[in-house]
Amino acid sequence: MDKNGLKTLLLDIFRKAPDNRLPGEEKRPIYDEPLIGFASADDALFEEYKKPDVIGPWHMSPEEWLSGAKCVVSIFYPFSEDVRSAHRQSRETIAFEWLWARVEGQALLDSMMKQAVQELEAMGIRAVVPAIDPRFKAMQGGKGGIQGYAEINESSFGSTWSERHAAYACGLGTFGLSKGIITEKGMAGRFASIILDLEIEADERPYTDIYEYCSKCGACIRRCPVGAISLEKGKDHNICGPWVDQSKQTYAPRYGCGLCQTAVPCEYGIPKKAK
Ligand code: B12
Ligand code: SF4
Ligand code: SF4
Repeated sequence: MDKNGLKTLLLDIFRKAPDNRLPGEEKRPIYDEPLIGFASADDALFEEYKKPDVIGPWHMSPEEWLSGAKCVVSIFYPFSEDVRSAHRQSRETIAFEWLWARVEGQALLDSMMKQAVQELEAMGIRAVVPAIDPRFKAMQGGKGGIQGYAEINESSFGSTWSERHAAYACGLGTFGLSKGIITEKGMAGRFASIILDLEIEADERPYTDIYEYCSKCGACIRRCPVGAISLEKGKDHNICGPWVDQSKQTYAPRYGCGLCQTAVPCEYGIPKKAK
């Protein structure tokens, strides 16, 4: 299978997914068509991600996820206009459509990734999806599933596989001040990724700086209800994290915030000034 074959397989799964819809009579999708990018499994960036000031030594390399790994595929699923327009109206309360996209939208990504692995394995291609692998762990403020590293303290955030760092490596986009990844289709959406033992040519990274696509316009600072973002320090996970967590008290079984990802110039694309 080549790059186009893999893209077709992922797009077919997406186009046929019956759960790509918000609840209700009307047909309203959660996601629009995805962007797909490729990196080589031995890209030097994956070693750099192990440095404490980038992610940390707990971040696993593609080879650690899958022995004989050859390529990493990152997929950005942009939220539909139905999800975005509802959320754009949100100020301190979060639109139902966004909460649905956060929780049921993630379940949909997991099931599409599971299907992709099954189809690839049926063709003799080995594949791992870190997000649904038991080795996937995340921590917030030093607490959670990652343990046993001397570097961990109360400001440690991260996971054993960061979707945004994979997307950066695959050429899909750069970080913004609010720390989301800005892609050609904007920031409002979710990422998934697959590691494969299939040799596929890496995509070019059309940037050199990690914040290249961010115009530093400051609109996300004004959208954040808890002052977690500043021009000087970017986004403070220690302020954002507890706010996102406490949203469960209001919206259980759902949760979320992401106000910094809509009604901002990078919601839909790469802001003009940065181009
Ligand atoms: C833990 C987590 C959180 C925590 C902590 C956030 C964090 N960034 O770590 C909390 C609870 C705060 C959080 C909040 C949210 N999250 Co969250 N979260 C995650 C999770 C599970 C892991 C993140 C992780 O590993 N971080 C690692 C640390 C190190 O990242 P970092 O500090 O931002 O990295 C900086 C350094 O690496 C630095 N750096 C220094 N040197 C270098 C050198 C190089 C080469 C590079 C590349 C970088 C670099 O640059 C980075 C940016 O400043 C991911 C899913 C996943 N598996 O990736 C989702 C994820 C990041 N979350 C996501 C979302 C959407 C949200 C929310 C909007 C919640 C919601 N849906 O309502 C908010 C808003 C976050 C925001 N403003 O970006 C999306 C982001 C989508 C996007 N467009 O970017 C992800 C990718 C989930 C997904 N599957 O799509 N999240
Ligand atoms: S709103 Fe402006 S400052 Fe914030 S991430 Fe987007 S482009 Fe950057
Ligand atoms: S997710 Fe909400 S709390 Fe966190 S930085 Fe964005 S707007 Fe602020």
